[in-house]
This record gives sequence, structure tokens and C-alpha cells, in this order.
Amino acid sequence: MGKPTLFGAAYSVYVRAARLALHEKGVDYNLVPVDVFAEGGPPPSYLTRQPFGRIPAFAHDEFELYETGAITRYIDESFDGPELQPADPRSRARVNQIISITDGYVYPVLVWGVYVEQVSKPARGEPSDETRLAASLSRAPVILKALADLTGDGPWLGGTALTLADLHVAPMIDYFAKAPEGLPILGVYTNLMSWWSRMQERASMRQTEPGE
Ligand SMILES: N[C@@H](CCC(=O)N[C@@H](CS)C(=O)NCC(=O)O)C(=O)O
Repeated sequence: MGKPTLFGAAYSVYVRAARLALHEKGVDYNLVPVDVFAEGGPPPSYLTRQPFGRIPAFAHDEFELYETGAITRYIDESFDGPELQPADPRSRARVNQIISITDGYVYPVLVWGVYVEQVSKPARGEPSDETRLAASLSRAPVILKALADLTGDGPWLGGTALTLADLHVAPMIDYFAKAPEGLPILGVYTNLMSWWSRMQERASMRQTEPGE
């Protein structure tokens, strides 16, 4: 089988989750740039790959796929390398639960509600939505406590081995931690802070830095 291709931009937390899976599996891949936030949106031709105009999209030979959770699971199941999903149904369910929490709560609140409002918008000279920021900051502990409770002694979010749960959550925590109030809130959850230090040391995290 040929080299897979990922379409998207390095700044995207979802693209990074897919890239992390490829790096952790040791899979060589092409990254084709698609900027969804460019003026006028992504090129119309991209909508044939991802009808909702989101990144990433993925192709492996003639097989095309979108939705990051489907992409990372496909990568894990189709390529050699370390298993990124536990075999045991209950442990696998926990990993899927964390990925779902990531999509439903971490992304809208910690990335858009905190990082974008407190870091990206000011950096672009745009006014922040203070109401949204305040609501997100007050919601952040609920989300982080849920992750901390599920992680327990870890050392990884899904238990004793690195899984897709870590790879979906880490890109979002990376942005959240860059917000002035992000790290102090994260620091309350000591097991999550230890996990975050462990994640930051991984070569895959360095190789997929948003600036890279
Ligand atoms: N459900 C999608 C979400 C992907 C997503 O929201 N990606 C963001 C970038 S991190 C995006 O494309 N945003 C463009 C927009 O909101 O218009 C997935 O799992 O792939």
C-alpha cells in the first residue's frame, strides 16, 4: 500500500491528532496544505474530500476518509507499529469516552472559549468575547476534573499505555496551556500535569509543533 496523505494545516488540533497517530506508528505520510481559515475558506475542490469544510481529510490509495476519530482509528488499525487502542473492551471504551469528551467539551471550551478568546483574538488585534471567556474559564475545571478522574494514576489518559486518547487530548491542552489562565487551572490536577509533562517529552509532539 502507498503512502497516506493528510490534508490540512499544522495549526489545527485535529490535524495534529492525526499526525501524532502517524508519527507514533512510524508511518511516513504526505501533508498537503489546506487552510480552512484563509479568506474565502478552503478551495471549493476540498469540499469533495470534506463536505463540511473542516480539516483534516485523509487518503490512503483509493480510500478517502474524514472525521479525525475515524482517521486515527484507521491509522492505528491499518499500519504496523505500537497499538494505540487497548484490546480489552472496557479499556477501549474509556479511550473512546475520552475522545468523545475531547470533541464535545475540550475543543469548544478550552480551545475556542479560552485559547482563542484569550490568546488568538488579542494577537490578531480582535476584541475578545469576555462573556464567552468567563463562561469557558468557569467550565474548564469541570472538564479537567472529568479527565483527571478518568486518568487516575495513569500514567496515560487511557491507562498504562499511550493511546489515541492521549493523541486527541494533547494538541488541545497545548493550546489551553498557552492561555494565561490555562496552566494555573491545569496545575490543580496533579495527575494531568504529570501526564502533560510526559506528553511534551514525546518526539511526536515536537515533530508536530503547530509552527513546524
Ligand atoms: N469533526 C471534525 C472537526 C474538525 C475541525 O473542527 N477542524 C477545525 C480545525 S482544528 C476546522 O476545520 N475548523 C474550520 C471551521 O470551523 O470552519 C473532525 O473530527 O475532523
